[in-house]
Amino acid sequence: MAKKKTTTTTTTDRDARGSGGEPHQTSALALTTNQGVPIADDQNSLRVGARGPSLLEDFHFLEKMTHFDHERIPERIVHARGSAAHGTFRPYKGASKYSRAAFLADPSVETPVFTRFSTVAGGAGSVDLPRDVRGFAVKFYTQEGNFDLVGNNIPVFFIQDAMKFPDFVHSVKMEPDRGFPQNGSAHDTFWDFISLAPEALHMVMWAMSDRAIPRSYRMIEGFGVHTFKLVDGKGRPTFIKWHWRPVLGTQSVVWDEACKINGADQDFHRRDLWAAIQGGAFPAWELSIQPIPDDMIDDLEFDILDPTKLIPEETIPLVPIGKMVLDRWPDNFFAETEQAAFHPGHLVPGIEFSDDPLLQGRIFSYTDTQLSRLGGPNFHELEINRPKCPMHNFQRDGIARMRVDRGRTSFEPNTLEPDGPRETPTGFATVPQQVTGEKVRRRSETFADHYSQARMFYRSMTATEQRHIAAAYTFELSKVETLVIRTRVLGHLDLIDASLGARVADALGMAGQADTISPTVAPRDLPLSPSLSILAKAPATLEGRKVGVLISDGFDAAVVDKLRAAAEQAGATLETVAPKVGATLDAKGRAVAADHMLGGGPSVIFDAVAVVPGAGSVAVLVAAPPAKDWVSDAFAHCKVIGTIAAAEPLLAAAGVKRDAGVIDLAGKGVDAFIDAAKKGRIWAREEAQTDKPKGPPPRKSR
Ligand code: HDE
Repeated sequence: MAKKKTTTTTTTDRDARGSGGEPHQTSALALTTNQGVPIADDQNSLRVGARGPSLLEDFHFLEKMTHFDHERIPERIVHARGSAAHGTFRPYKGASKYSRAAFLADPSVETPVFTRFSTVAGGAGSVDLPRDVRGFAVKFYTQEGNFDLVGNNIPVFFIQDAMKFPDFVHSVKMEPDRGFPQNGSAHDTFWDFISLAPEALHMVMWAMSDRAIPRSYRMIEGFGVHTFKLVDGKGRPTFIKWHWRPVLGTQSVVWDEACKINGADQDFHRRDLWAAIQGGAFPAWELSIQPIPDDMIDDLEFDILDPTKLIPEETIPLVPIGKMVLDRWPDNFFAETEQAAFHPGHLVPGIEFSDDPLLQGRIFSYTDTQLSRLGGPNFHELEINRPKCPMHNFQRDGIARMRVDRGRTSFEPNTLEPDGPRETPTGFATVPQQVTGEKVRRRSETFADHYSQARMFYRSMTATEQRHIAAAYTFELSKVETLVIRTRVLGHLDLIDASLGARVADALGMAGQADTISPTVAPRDLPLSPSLSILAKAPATLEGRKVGVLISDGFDAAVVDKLRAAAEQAGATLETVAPKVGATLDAKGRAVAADHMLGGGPSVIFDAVAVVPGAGSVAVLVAAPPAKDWVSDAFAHCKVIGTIAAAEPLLAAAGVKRDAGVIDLAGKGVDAFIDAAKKGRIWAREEAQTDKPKGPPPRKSR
């Protein structure tokens, strides 16, 4: 073989190349094996001659590859896909009225938190916007130990007894014989289970609502779901429900948009949270409780231990007790977000469980699952899980023990180490509670009404939200192949609300085919709860939202500058989209870089859009399908659209019809555009495009 010229690597040569042209970088920081041995060559395995077989004695290669082979740990069986951030919680004055928990005592004391948001059904690599419940888990590192509030963005749950959780989860996850769908509930097994377990119907109604396709993790509410018990300094208990409210307001996308976002950016929510935190727009939530007065417990419509029921805010108003701000993205996704172990049983003095049979089952499950996910009983020693207050006990050893326990005693009581860890009389102690009864496997009769709150929820929605719910049922059931499952679900819908049942049956082309279902307890008409509607209480704001502007050669930069200033003034960000990302010429011939190329920045990733092409180049956009989709999607998704005269041919090609949400940006138009965009979507467009509901008229849209 011809002898080749070789380049040698030296320590002073930071970017030298090897004989095959491979890079050999050096720095002041030595790259070592896990045993700390400095490595001279991390590019080549050890072999017999440059072209010969590899040698088993290459301990550096063996160690590196073995570690790599074991990088992944089992993903969470539910809530596998998620994103998290660090932040702080600060209580309001008076937060300690109901609980002696130290982190609620002093408004000047900030408690560090780590908060993870997640979808439920999909795997760790699935998309961010399936129709699904979102997890909302917060770890408070308090001075008295870690308190985990492990909730969801929906205030009720699918089942009433922990015994049914594996069945429920198996039904919603991908079907085992085919491995799909990878996320989402639009398939036979989910609806088969749901249709046979009417306790799920209330939560399914929420899952079919816009709550299940949120605009951003920054814009979801959070709920503890179960009733918990707070205990004050005098040992007096109060039953409560937990609520998180996003400062930016609760907002969702529309279904067609969600589907397209999943294609355009499957990390949409993860990227959004990351960008907000890196950009200094720290998301915040207010924590509230609903304290249930003892003398009201028996008068409420439902059993407070039933996790499929909520207590309307109109019945028991929210009491705000503090605020959480997320201001730091984790340094390492695996070490922090992936290894975080939340647990509803991580409680601190002043917070206790109720006897909700779903909550009671969770207390077992969350530790158990970490044993296989994180490898053993020492997962509390991982940095993300470690309490930030002192921690001492006599638990010892086990796989991956990191702490070196010193001394002779690993038990108490003892005389050998009188200053070792001992009980604290004021520490966590369960408030005494009288419990008597037969040992039985029996569901309480007070849990038996599965329809009334589903009806209340549906009827408390605006007409727009009702339309979305009906469309979601129709879509999901259209994917169910087994006819008897469809007709059974239609039967349940008839019981919840006859107009909803008729609307879905009609949209499926199955009018008159609903099963007749005999409920254990007949549904009642409860007072409506307008606070359940997202749209009815949506704030008029663009804060934290995104405006997209479509430009092309010859565009008027002054209009874009004005739009950007107005959007930023309103707390939003503005991004431009152009046929070529590197350079678009403005009207003065200056080259401007865009934020996205047309095919990579569809209008679905923006909350409001403006179409500001150059007059001489609009024809290029008219001829480009992605440009037409950009505009027609924005119109179909009911977004406010700012336009200029030069945009007319594109608007016409995209089928845009003039309405209150199509705003001319000339003159004072930019302000009018921002004002309209703050109010949200133009739902009248959608109303004009869809069927009219049957039965009693729904509540008015705002
Ligand atoms: Fe969970 N749940 N769950 N869950 N859950 C898990 O724990 C479980 C329930 C929730 O970001 C698992 O560490 C049972 C209700 C969130 O890491 C597992 C039951 C609510 C997260 C588990 C429930 C939740 C989980 C999987 C019925 C809202 C993600 C991995 C008895 C109040 C936390 C893990 C994170 C995760 C069990 C029902 C919320 C298997 C048995 C109700 C937000 O332990």
